[in-house]
Amino acid sequence: MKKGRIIKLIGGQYTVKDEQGKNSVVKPLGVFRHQEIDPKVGDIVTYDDNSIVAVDERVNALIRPPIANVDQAILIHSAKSPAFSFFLLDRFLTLVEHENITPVIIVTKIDLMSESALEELKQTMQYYAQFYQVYFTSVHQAKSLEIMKALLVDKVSVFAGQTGSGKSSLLNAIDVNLSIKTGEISKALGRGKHTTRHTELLEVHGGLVADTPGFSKLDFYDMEVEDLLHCYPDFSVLSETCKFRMCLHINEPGCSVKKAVESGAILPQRYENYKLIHEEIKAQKKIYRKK
Ligand SMILES: Nc1nc2c(ncn2[C@@H]2O[C@H](COP(=O)(O)OP(=O)(O)OP(=O)(O)O)[C@@H](O)[C@H]2O)c(=O)[nH]1
Ligand SMILES: [Mg+2]
Ligand SMILES: [Zn+2]
Repeated sequence: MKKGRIIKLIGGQYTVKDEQGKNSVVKPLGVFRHQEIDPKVGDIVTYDDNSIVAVDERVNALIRPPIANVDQAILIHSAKSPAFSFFLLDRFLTLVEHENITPVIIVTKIDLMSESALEELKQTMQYYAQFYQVYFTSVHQAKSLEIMKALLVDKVSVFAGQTGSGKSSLLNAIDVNLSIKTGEISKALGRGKHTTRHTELLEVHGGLVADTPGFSKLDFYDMEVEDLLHCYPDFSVLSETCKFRMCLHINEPGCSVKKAVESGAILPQRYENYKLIHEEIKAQKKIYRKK
């Protein structure tokens, strides 16, 4: 019996990597189906020459992309084409926080942005840097790629971000042996589809990385409004002094978060995004209940 990690799943065939780095292609035991055990990419498993015989307990498990035991989500946002969006950033952060996975914010393609626009973006991103790791990069900037490399060592990372944001290009720049297919941004956006589609953990600079169309739907169907209480670290530090213990910071009196928005201690646009996401979750629940 051996122990290893599932790194790829295609057509019911699982590729498992052992601690020495040797890959084997195996299938799960037939009884798994009755036991409702469904091995995922990222799972640590016990296996013999033919079969996966046991799956270790998971630390976490994403549904989209279907990956288990993720250490961090690397959120790739392009400075330009597609344009940087704080709304998209806050959506990604909310989803990743909800999964209890550490987010890392990467602003890429900074070579496409004017110096003044980049300076302004960096200013605003300082707000996020109080709570998250934030890095600026471009495939043409070797120094920033070194920082990206250091992030990956010994970790299981999921690269996420909208189509065309430059996820695959960054990975190719970090490791020239990868040669992942990348897309023409205009075409990708026109189709509304990701160039990268299947789920696989790639070995990149001493770590494992899923370059994924992940979180592509970016919806909040798995969430209740109360879940938002744990998704905003900048609000959480203040919410202890809100009048109501379960304050959602919308219309409640004596809300410390709203006070902080007024004073500028909380980024007003982030609070606006929070309210939109709150509304969206509420509306989605109504549709659900009607059914
Ligand atoms: N100028 C510039 N262009 C970049 C950079 N990174 C990526 N691009 C371009 O952006 C386009 C899209 O890049 P991809 O790496 O395919 O984007 P992706 O996030 O993997 O997209 P999907 O797989 O569809 O989700 C390609 O044409 C890249 O050449 C960068 O740092 N600077
Ligand atoms: Mg890609
Ligand atoms: Zn409040």
